[in-house]
Amino acid sequence: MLNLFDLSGKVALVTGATHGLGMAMATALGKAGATVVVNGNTPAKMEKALAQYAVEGLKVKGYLFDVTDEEAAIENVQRIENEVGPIAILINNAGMIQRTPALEMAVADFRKVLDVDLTGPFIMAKTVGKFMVARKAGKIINICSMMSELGRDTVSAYAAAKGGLKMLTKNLATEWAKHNVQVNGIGPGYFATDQTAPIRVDGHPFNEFIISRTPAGRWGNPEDLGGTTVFLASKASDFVNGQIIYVDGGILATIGKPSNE
Ligand code: GCO
Repeated sequence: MLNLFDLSGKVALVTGATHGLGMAMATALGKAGATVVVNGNTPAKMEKALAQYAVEGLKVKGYLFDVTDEEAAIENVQRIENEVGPIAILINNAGMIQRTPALEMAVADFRKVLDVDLTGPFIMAKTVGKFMVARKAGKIINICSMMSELGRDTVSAYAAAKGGLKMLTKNLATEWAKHNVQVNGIGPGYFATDQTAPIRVDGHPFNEFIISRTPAGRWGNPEDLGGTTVFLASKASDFVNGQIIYVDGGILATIGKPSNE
């Protein structure tokens, strides 16, 4: 049974995996046997990341390019296919957030978030998907969010993009299931990463709020995503199509409770 989860001999490309959740998911894939390729767009961060992966005992390869640049994506995906091998697993993880009230949000900033969080995954899925569909095998995992389902003050662009990414996942799953390419999503709840550092500081009302709003009673640790990542990247999920698995300590299962209970 455990062989179903074995990723030995598979090449996995994880975008934005120089830190945070991307790094945790790439590490999980590597520990399940995959040959990991990491995308980033900052040389210094990449150098640091490769050293960090080595500490984990993983020899990963880094490719620097911007996932919103279609030409760069096409060129680098082709290079990875030639230099490392056929990409069997793509995780669209690279993303950004901007926390600004909608009335103050510049349209240019709104477009930028949509570009990185939604158009980037489309470009990468299209570019890698071409190879996967031709080979009749592949796994694409789009990293969604609580904001694929819920709104929150200040994150209009991020929520619009992550809601869109959920539907892009279902649509690509629909188009490519017949080619044996499974497209699914993971929706992380609130995790302790750099992205949430500003709202996680002790005494910040949001920190208390998340802990009480999460039935599990804590922030997620990046390692909490490992099992679901390996599952959706492996043979174990060959008949799972267009699902978003929320790894959220129960946030979406509950309406919450009054703070004095
Ligand atoms: C916020 C958070 C979130 C998380 C995450 C939740 O400001 O509410 O940063 O958006 O990053 O995506 O699932």
